[in-house]
Amino acid sequence: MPKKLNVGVIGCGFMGRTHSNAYLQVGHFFEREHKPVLKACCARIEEKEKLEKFANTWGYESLEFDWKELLERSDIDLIDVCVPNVLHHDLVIAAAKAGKMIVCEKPLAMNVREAEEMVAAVEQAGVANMVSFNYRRVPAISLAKQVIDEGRVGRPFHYRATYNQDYTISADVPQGGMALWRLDAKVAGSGVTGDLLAHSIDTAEWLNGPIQKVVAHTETFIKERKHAETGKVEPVTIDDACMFLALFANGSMGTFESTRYARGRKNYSTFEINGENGALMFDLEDPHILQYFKYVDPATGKKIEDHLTGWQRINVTNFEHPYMKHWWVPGCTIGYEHTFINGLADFLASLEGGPAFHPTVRDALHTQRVCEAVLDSAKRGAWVEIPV
Ligand code: SOE
Repeated sequence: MPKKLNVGVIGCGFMGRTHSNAYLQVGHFFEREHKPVLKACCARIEEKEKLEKFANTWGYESLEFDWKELLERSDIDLIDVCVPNVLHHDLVIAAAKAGKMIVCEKPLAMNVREAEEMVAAVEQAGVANMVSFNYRRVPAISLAKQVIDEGRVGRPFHYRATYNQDYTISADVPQGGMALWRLDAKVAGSGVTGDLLAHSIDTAEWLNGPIQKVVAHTETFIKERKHAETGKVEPVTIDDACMFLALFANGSMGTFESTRYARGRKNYSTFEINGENGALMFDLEDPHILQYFKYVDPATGKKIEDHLTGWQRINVTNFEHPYMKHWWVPGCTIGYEHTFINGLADFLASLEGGPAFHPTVRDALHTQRVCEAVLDSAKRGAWVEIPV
């Protein structure tokens, strides 16, 4: 008998859509005891029309306009927080106190102080939780983790990440409001550091272990923009672009770059790791490919590079690749929305006695510490250590 998992989603924007789709699809592709039910969606009364349309599109059973009432409902098992960052803290803490399981969009919080309070509340309540760093569940990135754990990269020397987009180049793009709250520091907390580099940091620490210290520089190219809500031209206080150097606990060196001013780049997230035994390279604009350079045979420890050795482009669509046996046949690719479905499938498996789910709020707290250290370093122009 399937076990119903009654979901209440707060927010009806881009992330509300990706998560709703995951709840609807997961049972079609992964065998799990839990069957998510789209019980309720919630948004402010000002968004009534939008929420009604959202509820109809995805088939929600009910609508709420006050999140406190949603949390009081005994027929809701899991609260999914898909609203702008400034609201994460209060919603997650209240959901934990109400004993609900929690799914929260990234970044976890506006800052480390908030994130610490959220982790304390969630851990005190002992509720299952997940933070949506969805890119860990790109099969090629999961394969990179497997290849590293198999020792095929060996001692890492360098880690290089970029996360570039181009949608804020025009000075006419306003800040604030429904679609562009990511440009408003009061709502987003920070710019590319919290929005994009948080993804790169989550992936980097998952693959290459904790970052110990950073030195950063940020830039705000367009200093004033019209605010969509006030109609006034206001100073822009987010970081439009950020670059930082990092030292990992394993002794390797990292470089990270992110901007929303990389003309031509839409969602260009890459990483490369160079180790003693091999190297890996990934590019989200070519998401089903993992590139691998093999220098040493891990079975014998002997050098195998010869005159025919080059980078292998692994088409990560075979049944033996992470997640792929749940999808189509080899060669048929999956995309962005599937990363949320794969993540949810792992989360449900963890409720059913499977491996513990990551990233949790505690994992996301560490990412938040790195983000805050990056912003602090950019302000002070100095190296900043990250507390463990
Ligand atoms: C920003 O444009 C954004 O939507 C991020 O907020 C998401 O986390 C990222 O995955 C895609 O880009």
